[in-house]
Amino acid sequence: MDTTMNKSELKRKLAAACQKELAACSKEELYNGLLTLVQELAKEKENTKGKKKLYYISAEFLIGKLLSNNLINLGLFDEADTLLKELGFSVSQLEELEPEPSLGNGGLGRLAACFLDSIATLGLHGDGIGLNYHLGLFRQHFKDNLQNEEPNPWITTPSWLTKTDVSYEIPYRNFTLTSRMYDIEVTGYGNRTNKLHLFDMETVNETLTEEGISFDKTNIKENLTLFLYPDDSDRAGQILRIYQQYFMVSNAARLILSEAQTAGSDLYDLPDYAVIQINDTHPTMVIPELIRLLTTEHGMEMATAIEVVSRTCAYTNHTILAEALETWPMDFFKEAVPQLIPIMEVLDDKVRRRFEDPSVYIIDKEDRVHMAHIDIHYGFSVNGVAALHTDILKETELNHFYRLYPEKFNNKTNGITFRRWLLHSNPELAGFITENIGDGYKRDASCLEALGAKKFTTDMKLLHRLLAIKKLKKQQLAAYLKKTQGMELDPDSIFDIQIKRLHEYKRQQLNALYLIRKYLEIKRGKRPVTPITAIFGAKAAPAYTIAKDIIHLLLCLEQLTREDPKVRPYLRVVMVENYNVTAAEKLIPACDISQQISLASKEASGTGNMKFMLNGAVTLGTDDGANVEIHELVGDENIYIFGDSSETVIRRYQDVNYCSRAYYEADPELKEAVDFIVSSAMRSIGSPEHLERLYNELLNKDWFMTFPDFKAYCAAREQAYKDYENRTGWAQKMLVNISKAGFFSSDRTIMEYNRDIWKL
Ligand code: 26Q
Repeated sequence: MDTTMNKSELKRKLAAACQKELAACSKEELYNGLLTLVQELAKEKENTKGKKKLYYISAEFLIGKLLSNNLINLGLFDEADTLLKELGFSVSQLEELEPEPSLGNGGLGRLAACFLDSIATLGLHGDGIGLNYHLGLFRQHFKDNLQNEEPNPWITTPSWLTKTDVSYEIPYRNFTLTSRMYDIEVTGYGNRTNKLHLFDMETVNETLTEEGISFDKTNIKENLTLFLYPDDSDRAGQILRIYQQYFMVSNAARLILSEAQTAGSDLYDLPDYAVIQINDTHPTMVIPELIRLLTTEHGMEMATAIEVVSRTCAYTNHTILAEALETWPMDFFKEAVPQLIPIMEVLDDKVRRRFEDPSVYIIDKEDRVHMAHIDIHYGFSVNGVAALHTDILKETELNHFYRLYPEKFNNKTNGITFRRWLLHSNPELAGFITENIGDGYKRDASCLEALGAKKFTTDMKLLHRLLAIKKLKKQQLAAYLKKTQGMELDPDSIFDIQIKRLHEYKRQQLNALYLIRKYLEIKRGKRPVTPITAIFGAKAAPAYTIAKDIIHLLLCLEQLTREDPKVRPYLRVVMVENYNVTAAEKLIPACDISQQISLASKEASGTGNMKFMLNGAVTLGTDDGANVEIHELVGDENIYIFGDSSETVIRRYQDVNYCSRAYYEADPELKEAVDFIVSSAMRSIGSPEHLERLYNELLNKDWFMTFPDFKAYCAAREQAYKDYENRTGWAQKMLVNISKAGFFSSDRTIMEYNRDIWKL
């Protein structure tokens, strides 16, 4: 994009925002001034065009730091950076002062953030609606090779939040809460500005945290928006979730109805003025809440209200994991939001009258409410987030619904914003691409395809430049980790990276078993040609015991490889502390091999896989989620796919005959690696309790089937390392991956949502 302001104008405006001569400003003053200026410029571009408006409701928006991103989108980054450098600073130095808003857990929240960027970039009229958690996802701290959780505040002054005059009274069974809406400007790349509306209570008592991240979950009146997803392993936590969700959707419903009326709607024509995308089931209560408001406050007939709402709401499913599907006991609603119960009963009743199959009822015989069922019956669209995922929904998980409403089901393969995940995180690679194919790809990602032309893939000079950029990004990462975590990494080693939430289905434990095997091989004298650095980043849910045991295993392996002088030069295992969006921005550009090794059928899509591909990493993965589509695009030569297919896995679950111990007994190499978890070497540095629990879990359960894939995984990983030795051959694979990444731009995803669902 062309620059939108020259340096002297920027200088003048920044000085005005700082209210001071720039040369006399401290780093903090410059940061504050730049934030104020960016907010002003963003506001000037607010989007009010179009009759119909999209509302993307989500319990999570994992937006990450905003300064660089906003400067890029406003076309000011280069000028601002040059100006700051003249003053002895840089944008990235200033951004170190910005706390990261960690208002999400992982993929679902980050996807919502990428979508907001693309919606604004495409000039679509649409806002995000969520909650203003005061403490984001916990800050992770390692001690004694274990994870500890600490509060993670992010709201400082100044902040990107602007207080608005919008406020509502939100009714609960025993009390009413007064809300307040805060806005964050969402800048589009060279386009208009939309908004992220975050609802908060008028007053939150931040002193309520106790030891670590524990707090009084029953004091809802004072701490409703204190924490993102408080631990819901107990009843109090689960009910607090219902209170939070209702707060989000009741505010959203009131805002949407009021904006539609202001735009001229009589509410009978609401679908002409509003479309609501429900991001997983967390905002599902918006459906009964809208129906309730339309019937009780706007005089609409029940049947009409149901019809109007059904034509306004669309639902996205992000998971097929049974434990993540929300079904809540009716008692929870009775306790928190009894006003919704009559509505939900009517909705359930209508279903029962139309269909005989109890598996599609909203309220089951145990009096539990199936949130997804509300969305499917009373929304007009149901989408999965990758082709394989949508197929599994249609054929297996939601098959009963698919038979009732085939026309509602559609696929929208996820995407990522190239502004953050290429232009911001890897300006060197962006520059390289521009030099070779021009900068059309910044607006139209499909232009990247041109990089796959033979004249590029066979140009040795160009391939060496690509390798040099990768090396530079590895050096930058090494410097960053040295500075922030005191780690010493070898940029000449292979950077093999797995960064994502810690979950058994994502199988960090499979990666660990390979590393144990490699460690033992090296001990026996068989050394890799190029040293290997295996990097992890992952947070485990505070109450997820086995996930924490896996973190313990990884940290023990880190200590083992760090302290063993015979192994250290050839194999390092490192675990980055407090993995978050900011860390991802540094890690992804430096990656050689991207680990995407979930059990086939379990990862709905994955989006890290796309970020790595765009940055020239080669994927080592299962045919799962969007890996399937990456595989199809780059071909067998440019990806390492291994392991049982989703069909095999689904069948094995149906047959209920998986026995991990049989695999263990049959494969001496697997047995050796598994036994090492409880070896004296590990016990001497780790906690026997954690190690034994993990060992027993794998031997007696291994619910996510790591053992059947072990052999194939080791073979594929060895093949990747072998191919890496042919450096230009490897660079060709990198280039093909980059050239095929255009499909995974969230601009493409959002165009499809708009074409098929929103129709703005
Ligand atoms: C549910 C009930 C009770 C408590 C918590 C939850 C809960 C919270 C968060 C359930 C799910 C989530 C988050 C899910 C998520 O991040 N899913 C990921 O979504 C990505 C974007 O579509 C996909 O790429 C990933 O494959 C999927 O795992």
